[in-house]
Amino acid sequence: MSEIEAIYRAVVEGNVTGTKSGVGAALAAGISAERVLKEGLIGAMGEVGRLFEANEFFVPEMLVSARAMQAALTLLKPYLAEAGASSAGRVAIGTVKGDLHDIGKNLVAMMLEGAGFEVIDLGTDVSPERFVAAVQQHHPQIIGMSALLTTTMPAMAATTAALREAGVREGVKVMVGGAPVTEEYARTIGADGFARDAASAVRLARSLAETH
Ligand code: B1M
Repeated sequence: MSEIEAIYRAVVEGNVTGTKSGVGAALAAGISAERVLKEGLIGAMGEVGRLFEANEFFVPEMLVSARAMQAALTLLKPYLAEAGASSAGRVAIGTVKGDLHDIGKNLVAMMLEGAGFEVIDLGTDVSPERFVAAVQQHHPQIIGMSALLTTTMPAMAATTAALREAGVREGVKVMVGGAPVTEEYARTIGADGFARDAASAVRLARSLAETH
């Protein structure tokens, strides 16, 4: 079994120790952090999702796999963080109201930090009011919203509306992402940009900060 296969299997099994040792072995063997992330970790979470849809996995299994993935991300953080100039801008990021998925959001936050952004992580289940309060308190150039459920995506629209109602929308760029979110949806709700993955989120944040 290859190092990547070992990581993939350990994440699907929710084996934290196996995932961590697999990541260590892969890096020691010279496999890039990007490959470990894409083929090993993200690939495995896709399989977990498939097993959940097929009723072979339930919430507890998804949860242990998520823990294994989070542990691996902590190990990968120094390798993924590309060297960037400090203070590229300030981003307040959170998973929208009703949504507890935070792995993708954490990954985006980690890569933004690595690219020199100051990141204010608002956590999960962030209400529109809390996004508004974060803008008023921290004055970020960018608000980042993540949603993983089709049922929580409307909270993105509610948040952009709340930013407008509070009179702070003009002063901040809004970027959105998450598996069910699309470019078209981002346009529909009046967001300034959509990113499909963490690497494109960094590129988008850079261009939004420049035009801010
Ligand atoms: Co949930 N879950 N889950 N889950 N879960 C999904 C999302 C699901 C697709 C599984 C499935 O059915 N195949 C499905 C959603 C269906 C839908 O809405 N269409 C689902 C469901 C149904 C649920 C529950 C409702 C289950 C239940 O209770 N019956 C429940 C909801 C809880 C809630 O939020 N209120 C639930 C719970 C959970 C756990 C808590 C057990 C756990 C989350 C743990 C955690 O996050 N700490 C969990 C998990 C792990 C998943 C899957 C398996 C994996 C998600 C993940 O971490 N992916 C997921 C299936 C799947 O995605 N294939 C699933 C890896 C991560 C790196 O990718 O988050 O997409 P992702 O992030 C990417 C991009 O999307 C993008 O960049 C990231 C990096 O490339 N991105 C951004 C994300 N945010 C961004 C923000 C940006 C830019 C880019 O700018 C700001």
